[in-house]
Amino acid sequence: MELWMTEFQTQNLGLACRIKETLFSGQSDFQEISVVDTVEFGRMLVLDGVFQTSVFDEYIYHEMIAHVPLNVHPRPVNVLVIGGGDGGCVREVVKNPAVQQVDMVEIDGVVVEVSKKYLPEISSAMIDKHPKLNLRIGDGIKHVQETEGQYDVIIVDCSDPIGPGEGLFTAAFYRDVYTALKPDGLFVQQTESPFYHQPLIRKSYQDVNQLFPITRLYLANIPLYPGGLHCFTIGSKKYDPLKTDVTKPSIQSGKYYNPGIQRSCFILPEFIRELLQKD
Ligand code: SPM
Repeated sequence: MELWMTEFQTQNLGLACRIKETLFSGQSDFQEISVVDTVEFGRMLVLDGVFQTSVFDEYIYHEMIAHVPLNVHPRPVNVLVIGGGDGGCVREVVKNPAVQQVDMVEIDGVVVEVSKKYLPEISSAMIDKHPKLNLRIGDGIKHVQETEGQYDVIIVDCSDPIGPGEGLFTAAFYRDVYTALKPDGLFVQQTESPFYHQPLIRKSYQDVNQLFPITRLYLANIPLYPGGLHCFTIGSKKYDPLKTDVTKPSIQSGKYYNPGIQRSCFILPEFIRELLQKD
């Protein structure tokens, strides 16, 4: 019998994947967690029914959420990652030669353990206990509330704005992120699909724009996520992503990311530009 798993990306649209095997299925204190082996995407992490990351295309999301902001900042020495329990984001962050310490605060320890066991390619920095990585199981919202002027770059690698991810899309959270950054710091957050999450994108862009002198949105093509095009929003106190020197030798290419993409990912289609400009 064929087994399929469908993520309902909206009430009227789903992405269905044929499953070879369910490797893990369980409930943590925060959410329902599964790891399934799929025909098209390989092994995949699913939280509360939402496809989070797959071995097939994870490099796109993780390279883009890590390297774009790290290369906007000229000296990203101290970095905080909120969420990112699968470990893909910190795997990329530790590659940046300027980075000395990455604090990662993930609320769900079960996601970390399950990812280490079933997704070793993604979670390698956590498995290897990379010397730059300081991993804490805890509440990222509380962590930024208690932190002042400490980080060059903060990366919010969160799930959807429901369940444990909900508080990470609020103006109050962005205020605490602002305070936790150094005077020239910047932050990035994944902000979902420009086709199916327009109110969320506009609200988070406006909230960030109220606080940070520079707000920019950039894009990446990610087959696993709704519509295949995904948004990331940057709030920056000093450095403008549109002025990054993409010829500097520290910018290294990945499997998706390269210096040209560092520049071109900020070029937005007209409907997204209009969405961000609306009152
Ligand atoms: N480290 C990878 C975590 C990925 N987090 C972002 C996932 C966004 C998926 N959004 C899908 C929206 C459909 N409801």
